[in-house]
Amino acid sequence: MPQFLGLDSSTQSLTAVVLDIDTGKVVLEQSVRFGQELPQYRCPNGFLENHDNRIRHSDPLMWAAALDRLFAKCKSAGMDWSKIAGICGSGQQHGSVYLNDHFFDLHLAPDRDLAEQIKPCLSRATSPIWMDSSTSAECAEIAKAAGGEEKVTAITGSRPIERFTGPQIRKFYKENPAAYRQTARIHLVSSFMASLLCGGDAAIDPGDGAGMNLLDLSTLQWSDILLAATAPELASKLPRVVKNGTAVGQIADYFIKRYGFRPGTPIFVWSGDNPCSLVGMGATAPGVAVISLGTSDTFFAAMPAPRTDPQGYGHVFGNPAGGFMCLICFTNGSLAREEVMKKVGLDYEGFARAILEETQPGNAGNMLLPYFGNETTPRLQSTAPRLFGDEEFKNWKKPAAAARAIVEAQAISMKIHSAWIGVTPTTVRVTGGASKNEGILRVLADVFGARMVRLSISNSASLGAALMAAQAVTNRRWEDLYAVFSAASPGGIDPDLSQAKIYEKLAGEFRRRLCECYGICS
Ligand code: XUL
Repeated sequence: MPQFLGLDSSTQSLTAVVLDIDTGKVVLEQSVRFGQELPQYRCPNGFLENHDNRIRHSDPLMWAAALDRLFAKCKSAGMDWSKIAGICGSGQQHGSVYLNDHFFDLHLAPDRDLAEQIKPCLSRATSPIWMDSSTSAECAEIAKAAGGEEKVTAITGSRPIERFTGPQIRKFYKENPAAYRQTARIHLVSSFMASLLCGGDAAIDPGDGAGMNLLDLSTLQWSDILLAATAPELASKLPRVVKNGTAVGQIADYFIKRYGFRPGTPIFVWSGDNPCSLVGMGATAPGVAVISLGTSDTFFAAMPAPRTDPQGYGHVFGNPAGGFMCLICFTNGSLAREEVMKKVGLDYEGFARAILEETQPGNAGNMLLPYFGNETTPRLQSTAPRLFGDEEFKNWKKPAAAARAIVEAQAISMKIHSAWIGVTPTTVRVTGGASKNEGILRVLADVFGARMVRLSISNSASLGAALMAAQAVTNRRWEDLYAVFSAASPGGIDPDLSQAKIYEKLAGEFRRRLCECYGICS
């Protein structure tokens, strides 16, 4: 039976998922946790400590060492790697690896560890990752050189963003021009890991490539304007961009000899963790959105055309199944819900009851702006939410109304700030801790006018990557793969469409308050 391997090189771990698509079974799920299992790299939480908390770098050799450790660990637990018929992977987005020209001449010896052999190829010892926020100056310089933030958004799908790769590359060039000159190749985490697997230079896909502020969404190739605005001679240092499903090489001899992979096993172009999660969550067709309710809430969905957020909050990446996807992050997610629960003394059950039994849509005119801290969407600085309504509510004396108010505000904000994608979802696949809460799902269903279904997939990025390998080899339809591996749990929640008018009015009110309180007027 052919099996497919999906890897996920995330901030804190490297995970493998193996699928057998004939039996419909996940035959392996295994991780290496960097902090615990590779402590010698001094990245207890996936990154190196730094006194400046805007700087977040990791050790790329740790990612290479994790590949060795993961393959060895699974092999000694009985995994037969020769059964794998295709490999794809997912990487934490935006992080970058800087390599000199030895990298183009890799001959990996099976009797020496991978990390030790990659070390001489690095032109920069560390890799900035997505948690780094130290490039505000470079973002401003890139915007200026490229013709303004709006222009950068229109070309690349995102305004210049601190954690994105282009601004990070510019900072490296400015701080260490000699090392920049010695850099022959700059890889993303995804394309670096794919390169290791094929022992050569792998391409980048439009999913992860779009997280660099360098890719032109209209051509899916590097933008000359952004290359010139970022750093000199950058074009020659970047890998090529290829469509998802393209084989970027075959498994290197190193892995065949050391772990027993089958010669000729294709490696397909990797992507970023968010595009891979879109696949893992079975949401690559427009009309299906995903809402992940976590510490931050995220909304992502497929888009047929590369529209961009006119307000510049959201991002557009390539969709591994073709077309595009949006990613919109709402910083005040579970932390804000939990703050409200703490303030009014409700647990998650009481919270659901308050919404379902003790209050009505529209909350009798009580509403709040849910910003306990700074927010990404809309971009604003705040230290406390703003409450509007009767005096008791404004003094946190109405627990049930407070519970409904935070959830209505978050749902309305997601609806308003995702409208630019131009696709109205009919189904939303909801995941993350708070998705268990019936009350929250009821409000989301009514605000979006869409059916909410729950998914309990924990490794959606590695699952997505494995599905991408399976699809590339077998050409099966995505829907058929999703029906087996990304099926929703029973018991979805249908919207009560009679509430649409109430929520339309609330959306108007929410916008008005955003304008009044924070000067964000749309
Ligand atoms: C997306 C982002 C994160 C990383 C996490 O823009 O920065 O989701 O991809 O791995």
